[in-house]
Order: sequence, then structure tokens, then C-alpha cells
Amino acid sequence: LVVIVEEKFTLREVLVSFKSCLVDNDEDVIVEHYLNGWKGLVRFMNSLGTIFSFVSKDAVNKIQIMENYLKGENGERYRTLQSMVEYELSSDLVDVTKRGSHPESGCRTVLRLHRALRWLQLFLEKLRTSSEDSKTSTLCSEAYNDSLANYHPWIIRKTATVAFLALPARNMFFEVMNVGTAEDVVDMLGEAMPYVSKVYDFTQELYSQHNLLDLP
Ligand code: 1Q0
Repeated sequence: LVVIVEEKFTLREVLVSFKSCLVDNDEDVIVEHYLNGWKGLVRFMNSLGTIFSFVSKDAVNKIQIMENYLKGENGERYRTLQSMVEYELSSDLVDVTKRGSHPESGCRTVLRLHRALRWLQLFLEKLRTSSEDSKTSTLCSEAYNDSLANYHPWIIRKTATVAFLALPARNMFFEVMNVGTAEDVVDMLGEAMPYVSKVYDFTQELYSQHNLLDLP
């Protein structure tokens, strides 16, 4: 007898998990928890349908790269974003101006996720303040154009734009989030997004201090 247990899973838990990333008075981010937040987001992404698998595939790949560092012999150096940046920079493990012998540094890998987190922030904020008849594809592509699109070549932008058209409607989206009524969703986003913002802001500041915002 095989019993399949459907795990109860809500977007609230995922977003709030970003809270546990922050340590030392919000002056550092635990990489393992950051990746857990991302894994939760990927699960939501996958529940939206296979069209989005080309997006989640890249995110999964980047999560995997980071998990390998964490499991590796220098795993301790990758415990927090701050320690990762210090370690990789001081050991010359980052391609700073053009891709070379370190195409998959932790710093450049996290930067890709960090930029995607900005998209998420913009998109969920739009969703939170949207009216009932708003189109998710419009909200999503506006958020994308103001963030990730600036780092993507034409072919990816084009593909992403087509994929957005397949996004479910606003009420469907809210249902998938599994937090209750539309009103509950709006409340939840208002409560949970500040955690995501804090993580985003910290990372942005750290990367800007070390001139890492344009890593190839
Ligand atoms: C829900 C709608 C999804 C829309 C996602 C927006 C992103 C769209 C386009 C991304 C295409 C990515 C293809 C690969 C790009 C890479 O070239 C790029 C750069 O990396 P590299 O190594 O080539 O320099 N990679 C990235 O820019 C990273 C992109 C990761 C995007 C991951 C976005 C995952 C977000 C998931 C959150 C979904 C949760 C939504 C809430 C749903 C609630 C029901």
C-alpha cells in the first residue's frame, strides 16, 4: 500500500523563511537558509506548470552550485554571505571583469539569485496592490522589465515574455499560494514581504560595498 501524503505548503511559510536568513542584527545572511527560501519559491514556480520549468531549472542549477560549496571542504567559508564574499575575494576565486577560470563562483551565482529576488519583490508588491481585474501577465512583465530583463539577452527576454502569457489569472494565483481568501493573501504579503526586502537590501549593500554588482 502506497500512501501519498500531500504536504500542506503555503507561500507564507516560504516568504517568512527569509526571516530566518538574517542574523547579527540583520548584518548577515545565512546561505543555507537563503537557499531554503529559494527552494520553496521553486516549488511554487513548478506548481504553476511546465512552461515555467525553463525558469526554475536555472534557479535549481544555481541553488545546486551553492549547496555543493556548502558541502565541500571549504563549506564553513560559505556559511554566510559576508564570509563567502570575504573568502572568495581574498582567495582570488571570483572572475571580476570577464569570465575566466571561476565561471561559477559563489559570488556571481548568488548575484543571479539576488537579481531574481528583486523581480519577486516587485511582482508580489504589484500583486498585493492590484485590483481584482488586473492581469498577472502584465504585472509580471512590468516587474520583469524593471529588474531581471536588464541583465538578460534578447532571446531570454523574448521567451520570458511569451511564458508570462501563460500565467494563471490573479484569483488562480492566490489559490495556488494556499493562504486563504484574496484578503488573506493581501494581508500575508504585507506581513511577509518586509523580510524578503531586508534580505534583498542587505545583499545589495554587501555587493555594492565590494563592487560585485556587475560580476560576469
Ligand atoms: C511566476 C512567474 C515566473 C516569472 C519568472 C521571471 C523570470 C523570467 C525569466 C527568467 C529566465 C531564466 C533563464 C535563464 C537565465 C540565465 O541566463 C540567467 C543568468 O544566469 P547566467 O548563469 O547565464 O549568468 N539567470 C537568471 O537570471 C536567474 C533567473 C532565475 C529566475 C528564477 C525566478 C524564480 C522565481 C520563482 C518565484 C516564483 C514564485 C512566485 C509566487 C507564486 C505564488 C503562487
